[in-house]
Amino acid sequence: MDIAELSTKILNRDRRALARAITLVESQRADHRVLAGELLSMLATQRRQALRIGLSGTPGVGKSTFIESFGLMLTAQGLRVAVLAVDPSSARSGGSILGDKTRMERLSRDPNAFIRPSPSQTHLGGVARRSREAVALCEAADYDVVLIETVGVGQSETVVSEISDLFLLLLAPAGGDELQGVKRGIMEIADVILINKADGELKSAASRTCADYSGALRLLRKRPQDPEGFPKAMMVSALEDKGLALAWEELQSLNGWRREQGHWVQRREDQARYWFAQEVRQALLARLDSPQVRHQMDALAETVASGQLSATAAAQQMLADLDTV
Ligand SMILES: Nc1nc2c(ncn2[C@@H]2O[C@H](COP(=O)(O)OP(=O)(O)O)[C@@H](O)[C@H]2O)c(=O)[nH]1
Ligand SMILES: [Mg+2]
Repeated sequence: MDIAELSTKILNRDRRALARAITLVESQRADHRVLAGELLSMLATQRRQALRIGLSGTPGVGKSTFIESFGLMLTAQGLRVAVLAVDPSSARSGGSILGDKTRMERLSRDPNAFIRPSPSQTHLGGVARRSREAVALCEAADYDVVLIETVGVGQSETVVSEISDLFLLLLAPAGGDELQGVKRGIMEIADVILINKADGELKSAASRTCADYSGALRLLRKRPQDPEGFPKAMMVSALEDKGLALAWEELQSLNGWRREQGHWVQRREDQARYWFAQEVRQALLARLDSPQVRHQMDALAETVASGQLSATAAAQQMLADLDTV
C-alpha cells in the first residue's frame, strides 16, 4: 500500500481513499498499525479541523432520520458532512448504521456526504481508537462537520464525548411526565437535548418532555464551558424537517462562543491528553495478554497459591519481569 498516494487522495477529498484509510485504521494487524500511524502523521501536518458533533440516543428515537435530515440541510448549505458510528455492540447487532444506510439513502447519495458504518468490534478500547482516528481522517478529507453517532450502550457516550466538540442527546416524547430514565452522567455531558418527533399527535407530549428537560438541565451544576442558556432542550421533528435550522443555529452559536472564550482549544487539548493516557493504559494491558507474560503470570500464581510468595511480592516481581519477558 502506497501511504503517500493514499494521503494525497484523502487530501483531495477522494471518498474511496477515505474509506480505504478507515479500513486501515480499523485493522488490528501489526503491519497495518504501522502504516496507519504513518498515514495519520502525514495527514496531521495539514491541521484541517471539522466541527465534531457527537449524537446519542436509544434505538428508535430517530437518530438515523435526524442524521439524514440534518445532514441534507448542511450539504444544501454547501457544507461537507461525514457520519461515523461508535457502537461497541455492533458485533452482535450488525452495526447501527449499516442497516440504516438505506434509511439514510438520500444522504448516502449526496456527493458532499460520507457515511461510514460501525465496524464489528466488541472491545471498547479498539472502538475508541478507531473512531478517533476515523474522525482525524475525515478532517483531513476536508469535511466541515463530522457527526459521530452512538446508541449509547455502556460507556460509548463517554468515548463519543471525548472525541466531540459538541454533544447532542436525542430523546423521544415521553408518555407521562417522568424523565425517561436518562442517566445523570449523560445529561451532564449533553450540550443540547433534542426532543424529536415533535409532530402530529406527539407534539404536545414533546412540549411537556421539553419543559421537563429544560427544568432538569437548570438543576445541573453550571459548567464553565457554557454561555447563558446552555445546555438547552429543544424540540425538533426529523421526519418533517422542523426545528433543525434553529438547532443548527444554536450549535453554531455555542461553538462560536466556546472558540472565542478559549474553551474549544482547551477541550481539544484535554482530549489529546486523555487519549494519550488511555493509549498508554491500553498498551500496558495488552502486554499482559502475550503468551510469555501469561506463562509467567501462571507460574507466579502457583507460588502465591502454595504460599511461597505473598500476592504483593509476586505482583512486584511480575511487574519487574514485564520488561524482560
Ligand atoms: N413522527 C415522527 N417519527 C419519527 C421522527 N424521526 C424518526 N421517526 C420514526 O421513528 C422510527 C425510528 O427512527 P430511526 O431514525 O430509525 O431511529 P434510530 O434507531 O434512532 O436510528 C422510524 O419509524 C422513523 O420514521 C420524527 O421526527 N417524527
Ligand atoms: Mg439508526
